[in-house]
Amino acid sequence: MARLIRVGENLNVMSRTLGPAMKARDPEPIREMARRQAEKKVDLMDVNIGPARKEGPELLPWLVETIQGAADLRLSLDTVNMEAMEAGIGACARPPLINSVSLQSSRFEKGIEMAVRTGADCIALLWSDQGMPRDANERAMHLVDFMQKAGEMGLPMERVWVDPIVTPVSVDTNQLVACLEFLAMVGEIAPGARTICGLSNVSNGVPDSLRPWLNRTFLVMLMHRGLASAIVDAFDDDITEIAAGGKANIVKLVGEMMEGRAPDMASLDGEETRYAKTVRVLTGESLYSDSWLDI
Ligand code: THG
Repeated sequence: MARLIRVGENLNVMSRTLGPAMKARDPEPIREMARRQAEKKVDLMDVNIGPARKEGPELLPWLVETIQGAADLRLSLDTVNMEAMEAGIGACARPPLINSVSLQSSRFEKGIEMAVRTGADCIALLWSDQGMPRDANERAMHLVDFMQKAGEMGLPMERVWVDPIVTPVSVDTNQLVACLEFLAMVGEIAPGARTICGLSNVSNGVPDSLRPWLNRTFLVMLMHRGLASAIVDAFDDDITEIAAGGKANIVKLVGEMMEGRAPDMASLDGEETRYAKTVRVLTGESLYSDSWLDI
């Protein structure tokens, strides 16, 4: 299977140690996290400061410079604060990803204009003034709309990374199925565009010890439908292995299940059994509960 580009998720303001370090402008914990992710061979790093309403325009360039002092990687600047985005891009040694630009009318033009002017790529989050898309077709309509408008403003499809929006398994598995179905349509709607998603969203709210099983299994499913890159936990070595094209037996098993062939559960080893059970939860075939691996 094709290799997946990994964007490390771990530099984020939600982190119990890094959030306070960002606030206090304490560079060492941030440098250390940048170095540790680079050691794990992520391809890019996401820099997530959340809304950062007041101090964003000063915080993000400081973070970018701090990170660049520790690791030489392309960055994905993750904020809805467009003033912070502008200042952050200005500090970047190489063109970053703008994470993200949605179809919400208040933000779309500012984001695309910034990408065109600065040479940054942009992540197209398929979210509109009407909120979350309901199914694969609504995502497809949003994408046509996005590419049409972005193209008119001078941003080619090759500079856009399409995000189908991954939602938590506990909310609605129909959304996960829609996300997979939509991914397979991107190549036709937007040839040359890349795809990306926030993988760990799928396990939000799930006990920490169980989250990796949902993340890993959904990643194999997304890659089966052609996903090109994902924002992932840099420290989950199984995710790294899957991204590099490993775990052939798991990839084959999950792929067959997605094509509608039920596995002979008795013939599976322990790891394969956990993946197979998790596929069933993610497709909605089994009901989600915190004990899905034990049943
Ligand atoms: N699409 C795009 N960007 C995104 C997302 C997306 N950025 C944010 C998010 N979703 C992807 N990044 C994360 C980062 C951390 C977690 C989930 C998604 C996470 N962290 C743990 C937690 O909150 O419990 C641990 C926090 C810590 O201590 O580091 O779950 O969908 N374009």
